[in-house]
Formats: sequence, structure tokens, C-alpha cells
Amino acid sequence: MTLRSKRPETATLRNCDEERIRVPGAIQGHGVLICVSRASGKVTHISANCTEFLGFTPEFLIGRSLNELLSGVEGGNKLLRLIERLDKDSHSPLVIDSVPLPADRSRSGYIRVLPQENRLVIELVADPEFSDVPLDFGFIHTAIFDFRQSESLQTFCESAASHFRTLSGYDRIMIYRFSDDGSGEVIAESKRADLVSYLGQRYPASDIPRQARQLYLENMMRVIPDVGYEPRDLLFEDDDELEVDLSLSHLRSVSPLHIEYLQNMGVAATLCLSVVYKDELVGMIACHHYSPKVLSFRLSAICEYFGEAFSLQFSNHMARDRFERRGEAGSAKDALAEQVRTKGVEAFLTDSLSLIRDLCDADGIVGLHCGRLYSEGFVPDPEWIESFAKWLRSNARSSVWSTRRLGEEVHSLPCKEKIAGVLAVAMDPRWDSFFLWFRGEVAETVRWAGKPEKLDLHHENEVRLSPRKSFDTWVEHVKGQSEAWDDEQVRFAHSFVTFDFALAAEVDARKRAQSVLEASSAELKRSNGELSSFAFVASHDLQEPLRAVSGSLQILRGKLAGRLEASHVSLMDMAESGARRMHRLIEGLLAYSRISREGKPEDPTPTRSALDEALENLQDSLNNSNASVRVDGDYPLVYVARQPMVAVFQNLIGNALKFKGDQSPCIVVLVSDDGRGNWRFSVSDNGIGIDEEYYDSIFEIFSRLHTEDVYEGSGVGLAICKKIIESHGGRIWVESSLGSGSVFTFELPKSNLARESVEP
Ligand code: BLA
Repeated sequence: MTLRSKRPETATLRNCDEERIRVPGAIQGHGVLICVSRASGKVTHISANCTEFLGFTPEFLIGRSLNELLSGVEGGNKLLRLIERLDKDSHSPLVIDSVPLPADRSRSGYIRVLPQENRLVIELVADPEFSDVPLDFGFIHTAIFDFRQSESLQTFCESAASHFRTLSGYDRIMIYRFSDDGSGEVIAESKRADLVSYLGQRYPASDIPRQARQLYLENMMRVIPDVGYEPRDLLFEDDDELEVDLSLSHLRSVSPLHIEYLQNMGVAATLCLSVVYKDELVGMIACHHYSPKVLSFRLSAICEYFGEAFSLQFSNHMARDRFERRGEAGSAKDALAEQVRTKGVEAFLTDSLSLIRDLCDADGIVGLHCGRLYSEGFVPDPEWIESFAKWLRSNARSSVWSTRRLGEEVHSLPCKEKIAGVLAVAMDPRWDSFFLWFRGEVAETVRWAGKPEKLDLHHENEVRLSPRKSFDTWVEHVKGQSEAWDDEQVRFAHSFVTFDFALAAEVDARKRAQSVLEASSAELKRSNGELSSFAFVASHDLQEPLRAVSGSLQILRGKLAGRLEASHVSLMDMAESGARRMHRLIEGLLAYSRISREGKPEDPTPTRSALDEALENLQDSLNNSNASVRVDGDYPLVYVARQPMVAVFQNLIGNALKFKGDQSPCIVVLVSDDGRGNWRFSVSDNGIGIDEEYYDSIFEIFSRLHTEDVYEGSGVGLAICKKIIESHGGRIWVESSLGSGSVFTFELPKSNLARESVEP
């Protein structure tokens, strides 16, 4: 009979995550492994070292039936009965402890049966030749109490490392925790006093490749009693090529890469336990021993149990930490949101920026709001930030964007030395308000694993795995990379999306507008007051001397009648006309300043009768100029007192008469509903018209386009109209074409309320 063996190709540094570690085709030397086909009940595979443990050669054993094989073994019949009763779909191992080794009955071991779909994998694992650490159950009892009492994940891990060393007897126990990026850190350690400490060391994700992590979720405990072991091939006959899955085997031969790694570290034996939280490998208990160390079944079972208990408690702490961090971030966020509301955005950004930076564990932070940059700590220059904001506007797909490798993500921007991590969050869809958290390169900030002495193994011209090589690779790998932003940090950053900066800014603006409004209405009051006193002064104090001037002129003219030369008469005329004009200006000013709230009525004014009164007042002028007035439409009631309403019509129609063209004035007064809640009145004429340039200025007080010689007037008529209309919530404007006429239009709200709301 020719027997064969098959080991997978050895992986290299470059493809170590492709190594097929579940089917190594070999086992470690501290036991023997047999495969039996479930269909035939016959041995298909056996490890090359079977003679040492069973006393028979592989050639003798292959093809034998399981019954035959187990009949000579103590406990064999019991095992056979258990196997017969095995549920077809069960994958739970069966174990018989304390079985004497057939080839050397002075030694014992345990038999494990691993049921698989088509075969049974049976392993006989030898106990240590010399008994290992005595099991102290009282101590386990204490350890469990200590576990429960640990306040934090950290103290729990420290206490667990120390208890586990006492329990297992390994020289070094490390609690190894993974970050989101798969790299790990030794967060707690218990070790023999003479060993250097690995506490705080970081290791790259690649030290434990992807497929190994997957396997460790299924097989929670791995033991290598002697790192220097010679792998024992799994032999099979030519016609049975199938690989045997040793995922759950205690004897599985481990990856040669990992063995090299351990040898480089000077480690002689290991035990590794998985720490799992929510189906994810979050850590490991890694135990090193500096001489070979075999575990008895009992000790390994207790260690396995300890590992499970550790994993559960670790998960509890993680869940609690996450919950607390989320709670803290939540209340920090609420407090910050309150600050935005109470202090306004600007004060908030100035005062709270460093806190917001620290809450995300960043080195620097930038906030942009209303075009202003606020920054704190380690940040790029403003020009860079500006270009980056542009980049975000066109590239960020959501309101949160993050990277730990800025240089790789954003090619178009000059690389910012030493900055590698960015977490960006927009408070508005256009990225006009945002926060950017920055982190420096990780190589600067993390303590890297040491450089053990035995280095650089050369195999066929290729530098094979060694810890230092792998750390170098790592350091190379993390160039331009920051620590990863963890879920909680991203979640916290994301919570700023709901910060309504726009709303807060509106509050800011409203506050500002309010104070401007208050200031200007105080100013308005003051100037109104001044104006009233001026009007008083004008009416009394100016009118009086003016009357004296005109009166004296008249007396003088009477006394000198007939004695005056023509030039003196014309000077007298000029003086009198000046006095008259001044009188009109003062009257106009008084009329203007008199328009105030007291004229506003409870009852509305019928506009038609106001218009009629105005026409009545203008009767002489209308007759003199031979004017025609057409009045069209259904005249509504408006909430303007009668006198001001008469004044508006009178001023507009009076102007039409005054600025008439060559033909007799033809005036049309129309009224309509503008469909938006206003009455619209228009007064059109065929007069001289107004240049567009003066459309606005004609409504200003004392604005005159013509000299007094041509057109008489004070220049306040239109200003009065404007003041009346606007103080009632309406508006007035003119459209005209020079030489052919003008249309003055004014609107008044139909409702009294509209007027109320605009009153000063
Ligand atoms: C496995 N690598 C491992 C394991 C650990 C480490 C803990 C799991 C071993 C087990 O569970 O039995 C890494 N061990 C460490 C580290 C420390 C330690 C960091 O004690 C620090 C104190 N390893 C490499 C590189 C490759 C690699 C570069 O460093 C590949 C190119 C491979 N590591 C590798 C493989 C395994 C492994 C393939 C799986 C071993 C197996 O279970 O077969």
C-alpha cells in the first residue's frame, strides 16, 4: 500500500491571507489523528505518528474499521456507543478523558471525536508527561467574583490577565484588543518579572490575517504546546484525495508563517483564546510560554471556559462603554445644541470648538459658518480649507464624509503634510456651514511594536515573515494614514447635521435686525419730534416775520405810489413774490408734517365723495383750463380719513391741470381691484409728462423740476400724497412719456388690518 500526504502551498508575506489554514494536511506532534468515513466506517486518513501513540503503522491502520480500532482501547466501547447514538446533524465534539495511550499505557490523554458531514475526525491528544499546574478551584471561584466587580473594561482585563496567568501557568498573558481597522493593541498584560513588557504595543492587522480571524470565530481556543514541533503528515491512500478540515481540531498544524513569527519572538508555546462581541472578533487572550508547555485536558477545558466567561464579560463592558459613550455624546450634543440656541452660532463657535474637537479625539478642528472660519489646534491653512470645501461640495455624497488616508482620497489638492484623517460634516446641503476634524499621521502618534533580535529570514531570495519585517511593512503601510474614526465618533459628528445653524443664524439676524429697528424707530421718534417742533416754529415764528415783511412791502408800495421808477417797482414785485413763495413753502411744510395718525378713521371713507370734494375744490382751475375729467369705475370705501383722501386726489388732479400741455387737459380717474387685496386708483393726463429720470425724486419733499416762474407750487404735493398712501400700507408711483402725459397710480389695501400692520 502506498500512502500519500498533501500539504497546501506555503504562503508568502504577500498572500498570507490566502493560506489554507483549515486544511494544513498535517498535525502537531502531541497526539494522533484518524479520519473515518461515516459511510464505510473505515479509516481513510491517519497521522504519520500513529505508531508512537497507537503501536501500529499507518499501513496497518488505513482501511480498518472503527470498531476494530477502538476495541483495544480503554473506553473504546463507550465511545462507539456514543458515536452510534450521534445525531446525524450534530457537530458537537464527543470527548473521553483520561484514556491510557495504547502504545504507552503509563501515559494518558483524551479522545475527541469531531463529527463532520461525511467523516469522523478522531484525535487522541496526549496529556503532559509531567503533571501541569495543579487546578485550584477555590481560586477560580475568587476570580469569578473579581470579574464581576471590575468597574471598567480596563481593570477587568488587568485582573483577568493576572488571574489567568495563575490559573494557566503561562509566562506571559496579553489581552489584545482590535481596533476597527483590525490592528491590535496589548491593553493588559501579566508576565514573568524578568520579561520585557509588551503592554501598549500595537500590531498591524496583517499579523492575524483575515481567514485566521474567521476561523477563530468558530474555534475559540488554539494551543501550540511546542512551537518547534515537526508537523506530522496526514496520510491517505491514493484514491482518497479529499482534504480534511481540521478547523476545530486541537492538533491542527498551524501556519508555518505564524510559527516563524513566534520563533522570531523567542516564544516556545502558546495558547490563544478568542474574544467575541456580536459575532465579531474584538480581541484575544494571547499566552506565551518560553519553554514547551502541554495542557492537560482538564486545564485546557477550564481555560476554554475561562475564555468564554472572559468574552462574555468583555462584551458586557464593551456594550456598557458604547452605551455610556453614546449617552455622553448625546448629552454633550444636547448641551451644545442648547448653547447654539442661547448664545447664537458665533459665540458658540468661538467658545465650544475645542470641546467639539476633543469629543471626536481629533488633533484639530475647523468650523465654517457664514463665510467665517473658526479653528482650533492642528489644522491646514485657510486656502487649503477653502479648496477642500469646494472639493467636498462636488464629491461628498452625503452630509458626512470621512477618511483616514486623505492623500489617497483627494488627489486634486496639495497634500497636507502630517494630516491624514478628516471627518467632515455639513450643517446644510450645500456645505456652506461645516465642521472638519483633523487627525495627524498615525506613525507619529502610536507606539510601535519593538524590534526583536532574530530577523529577516531569507527563503529563496524572498524575505519571509519576521516580526520586524512585518512591523516595517506596517509602518510603511500606515504612512499617510491616521487612526480610524470609530463608529461613535462618526455618529457624534453626524449629530451636528441636525444642528440648525441656519435657524440659529436667523435668530442671530433677527436679533440684530430687531436692535437696528429699535434704534431707528427711536431715531424716527426723535426726528419726528424735531419736525413737529420745527413745524411749530415755522408756523409761529417764521410766519410772523414773513407777515411783517409782506405787510411792510404793501405799506411802502402805498406810500411811494406814483413816485417809483419802473426798476424799483419790479424790485418790489420780486420781494413780494419771494415773500409769497416763502409763505407757500411754509404752508406746504406744515401740511406735510400734519399728516399723522390722528387722521385715521374708525369708519371707512367713500372714495367717490372724496374725489368729488377734490374736484369741487379745484372747480376754478378746471374751468379756467377748460379741462375735462372722466371718472370711471365703482368707487370703493377705503380706510383713510376723508381729508387726506381729498388731499391725494386734489394734489394729483391739481398737478394734471398745472402741468398741462398745449391742448386742454383731459384727465381720467380709474379704479380697479388688483386681485391681491388692494384697490388701485390711477389718474392720467395728457400733460407735459415727466422724464423717467425723475420718477422717484418727484415724490421727495420740496422737489421741483421747474422754476417758480413757470409753474407755481411748494414742491410738497406729491410728497404729501406719498406720505399719506404709504402710511396706510399702500404705494404710489408714476409712469409717463415726455410730451404726451403721465399716469399716477396708487394702491391702498382693502383691509384695515394690512394698514395696521405697517403703521410705525
Ligand atoms: C496567527 N498571529 C496569529 C495569531 C496571533 C498573531 C495572536 C493567532 C494565533 C493563534 O490563535 O494561535 C499575532 N501574536 C500575534 C501578535 C502578537 C502575538 C501580533 O503574540 C504580539 C505579541 N502573521 C504576520 C504576517 C503574516 C502572519 C505578516 O505577522 C502573514 C503574512 C500570518 N498569523 C499569520 C497566520 C496566522 C497567524 C497565517 C494563522 C495561524 C494559524 O492559526 O494557523
